Amino acid sequence: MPSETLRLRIAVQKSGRLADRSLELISGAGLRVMKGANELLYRIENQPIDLLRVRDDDIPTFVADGVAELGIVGYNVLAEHFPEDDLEERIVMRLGFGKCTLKIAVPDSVSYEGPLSLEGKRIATSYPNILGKWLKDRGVSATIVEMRGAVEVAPRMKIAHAICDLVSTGATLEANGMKAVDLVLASEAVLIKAPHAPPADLAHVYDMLLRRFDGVTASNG
Ligand code: PRT
Ligand code: ZN
Repeated sequence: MPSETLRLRIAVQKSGRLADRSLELISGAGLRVMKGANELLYRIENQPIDLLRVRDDDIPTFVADGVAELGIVGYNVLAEHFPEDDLEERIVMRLGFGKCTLKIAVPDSVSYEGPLSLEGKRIATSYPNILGKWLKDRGVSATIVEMRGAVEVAPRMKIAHAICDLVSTGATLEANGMKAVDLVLASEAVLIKAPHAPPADLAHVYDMLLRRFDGVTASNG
């Protein structure tokens, strides 16, 4: 049997809001994806590349650890994992899809005069690190209530006074009787890279890939 040749790995979201657009970018770059029996790993037929298909929350760590050389993930997820001054060096390029904003929202009936209105309050979020830093930078002391999902129901359940959650159309906030009152973070999908250079034998594949991703992203406007 021939020995397994070296292959690059790109970590992508297995299913969810970024999954289809990530695959579109990959096929737009001329890579032919073979959806094989292995759900975790899709092979690229015409290049020595594999797609590692995982939960988006695992992508920053897998790429930081070099399990994958590249990854496609929301800037919000990256920023929750690593300190702010450590983000830019991990990002290869912004990809122009998956745009959303992390916002503070309060029930419609509540007045909001700025971050200090949150002093002493309870705020539910899935982004405790980003929110903690945002509050600290503004000198606000509040209790962060960490929730994995369904953050928008927290005020109604009397779990929290306010929430900090991702918003795209705003329909979810509206349906839950809430309004967005402050911006915490603007996000979109980003291409991230491992801290170490790719194996020398794959450097040309890696460089080709980045050039093509750049081309596809630029032509998408
Ligand atoms: O299973 P896995 O862990 O991989 O996925 P996930 O459930 O954690 O994430 P997923 O697939 O929901 O989102 C992946 C990424 O898409 C996020 O990390 C963001 O970078 C990006 N994204 C873009 C969004 C949204 N738009 C968005 N609207 N992620 C979540 N939402 C939520 C929002 O919080 C709200 O609850 O979608 C709901 C609808 O939003 P509205 O404002 O349009 O009503
Ligand atoms: Zn997730």
